[in-house]
Amino acid sequence: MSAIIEDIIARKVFNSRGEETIEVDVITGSGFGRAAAPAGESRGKAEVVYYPQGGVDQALKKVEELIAPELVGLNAGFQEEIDRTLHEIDSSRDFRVIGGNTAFAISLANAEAAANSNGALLFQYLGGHIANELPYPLGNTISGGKHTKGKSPDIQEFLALPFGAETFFEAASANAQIHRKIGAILKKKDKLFSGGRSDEGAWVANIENLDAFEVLARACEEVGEEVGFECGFGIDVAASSLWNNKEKVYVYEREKKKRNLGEQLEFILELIKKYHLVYVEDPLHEEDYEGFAELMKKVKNCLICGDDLFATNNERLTRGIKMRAANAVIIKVNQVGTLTDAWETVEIAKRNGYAPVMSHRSGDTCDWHIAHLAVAFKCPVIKTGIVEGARIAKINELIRIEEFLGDRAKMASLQIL
Ligand code: 2PG
Ligand code: MG
Repeated sequence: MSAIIEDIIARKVFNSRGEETIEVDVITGSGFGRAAAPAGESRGKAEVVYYPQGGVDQALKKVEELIAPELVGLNAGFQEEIDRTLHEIDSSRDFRVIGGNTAFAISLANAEAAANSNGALLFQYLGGHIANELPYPLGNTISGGKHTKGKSPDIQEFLALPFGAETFFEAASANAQIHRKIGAILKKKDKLFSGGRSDEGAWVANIENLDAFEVLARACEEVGEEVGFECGFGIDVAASSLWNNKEKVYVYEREKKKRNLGEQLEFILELIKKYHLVYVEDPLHEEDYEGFAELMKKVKNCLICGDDLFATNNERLTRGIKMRAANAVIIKVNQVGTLTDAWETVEIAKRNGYAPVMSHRSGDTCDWHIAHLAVAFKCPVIKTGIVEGARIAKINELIRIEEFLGDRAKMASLQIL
């Protein structure tokens, strides 16, 4: 069995928004791996640059002329070496030369090719035989903010987290039921509701922020009673999208309200208390570490998660840990470019009691790798939607992993709740 890289082929494909993206095949002596890069809409400022100047076309050229000649002949099993080589070829801090999405696709395809060459599944290859914990699915039910066009809530995502489930399948099934129920409630509530859905498959409705909480709370409670376990819920405020740095206020267009730093903190605290939120992502803008730390002092039994705040970057996470700014971190490999970079951030998170939350992007593909990464890295939560093809690709892969593990499969522990 040989894991020596024999060829690397890059092509242009489309993501779920119909945007061009890069897909890479890594071919070894006895294996094969393929990965396509996703794209965010509400991107953090600290994320790497997706593509070199010239976009995907230029990225393909770089793979052919610059990257493939360096990587062919190396052992795909040495992931760190592959990822280090990508950094060396690029030589910038933010992958602007070859593109972070180029690095992402090569890095992930390489890991899969190495697993394949060794006759193992990706999660087993990366996580070993102790990788037997399934993450809880955190699923988007109602969309707002930058993820919609037109009239919708200001908050970007209203998320269900069925943390009482005993199996992944039960949890995913509860999420699907919650999503369906919300559709039915919205149909009654909003006369003009026509079943519209966002990129992530969540409902798009002409309702106020607080209405969305009421609808989600009701659906989670009712489904929780039906399935016999607790279905919690939370939000991704994506507060950097609301932040006006000139005026130093958060602008809630739908609500016709502006909130300064203190008011925003109070607002979030009220929401957590009133609705018993178990998950709050990016409640404050991406540079407000102090605000996050303030919030953390006042909150119990709730995951306070940094997405744009940390951008999967280990230096930003280390700063957050020092300041006690959060207790959870979103992991999006394409925010940093390579698997090794993301893995380092996960390790730092876990060593410091932070829950790593593996996540999709709003523009994604049917690529299923993050399902394997969540299990391999022991992430207690995966955020990857509830319906829509690109989301279902990950959910169904986790169902297969659960089946594959059989009696050894168990749900991850979510100590914070
Ligand atoms: C987020 C993500 C995914 P985007 O903000 O968490 O839901 O959105 O990919 O657009 O950054
Ligand atoms: Mg987010």
